[in-house]
Amino acid sequence: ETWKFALEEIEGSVQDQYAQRFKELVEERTNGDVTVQIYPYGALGTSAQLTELVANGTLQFANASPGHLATMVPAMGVFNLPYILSAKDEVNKELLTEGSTVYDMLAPEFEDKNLKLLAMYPEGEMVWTTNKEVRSPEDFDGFKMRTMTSPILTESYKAMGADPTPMPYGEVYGALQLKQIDGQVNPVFAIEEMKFYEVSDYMIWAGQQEFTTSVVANREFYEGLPEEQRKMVDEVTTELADFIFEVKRQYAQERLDKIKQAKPDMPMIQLTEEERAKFKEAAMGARDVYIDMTGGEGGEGEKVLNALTEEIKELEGES
Ligand code: 6CS
Repeated sequence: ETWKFALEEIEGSVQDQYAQRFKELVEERTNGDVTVQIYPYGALGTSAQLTELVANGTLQFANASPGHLATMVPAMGVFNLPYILSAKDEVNKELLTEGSTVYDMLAPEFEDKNLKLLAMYPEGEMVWTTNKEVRSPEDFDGFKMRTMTSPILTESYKAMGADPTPMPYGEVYGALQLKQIDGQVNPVFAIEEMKFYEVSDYMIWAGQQEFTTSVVANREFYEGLPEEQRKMVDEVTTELADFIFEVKRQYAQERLDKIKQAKPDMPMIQLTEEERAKFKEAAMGARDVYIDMTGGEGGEGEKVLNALTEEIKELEGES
């Protein structure tokens, strides 16, 4: 039996590391009854298309990042809100790998779409790469910022003053090169492996948020697995939480060093607390848009947003 697992990222990426380890563990524990076939980004389609291929059963597993997923599971758009997650890495790790907002409130939202949410994990802090120095929402005026395709991201960047341009991952390098966009935002490892730094002039740390992803399975497939295999899949995804967290930490450092080596003169700008505060304040408007998009006041999205905010506070208190 072959289980097909599609990635939104290329070989060597964080998602690839996760899937490779998943493959190893699954094949080991099923004594060769199951083979996991991994499809790196580009082989099958855009992120949104991969999620559809899992939902319709063509694929058994895929990464589905909230940045592209929120059209299908709108409540997941909460992870696209700027400055929503904690500044503490360990807090985000716990929130994503075992938090009740994710697994009790958000996971059921996948089921109607014939998807099963297996795991979430962080991939690294998002950094802007731009063709100009951006230090305030005013600097974003007329600035074409590429975003992932979830509508709440478009709204978030509008709120922060930019002119958002959603497009699939595979088109970003070309769009930067042809100057169809002025910048894009992604974790450092991705900026390195997709070579976005080659066609950008600045890297800017706005302290905005961690890139998050989810791993989904086809729900019927998952529920139809023999009990023993279903448990094994759950155990493997639980075990991978620590592994992938280490990978993402290591990649953030190593890949930044690589960029510095390849382009030593590229300005790397850390926005000050004051500068960040302006973006944070501007981005708050996107929270209302998120609520509107997910059932309005008292609706599902508002509950998720409140629960997530509460949970982060609690976890920050403990850490
Ligand atoms: O920017 C994007 O579209 C993509 N970025 C990463 C780091 N992973 C997958 C996602 O599709």
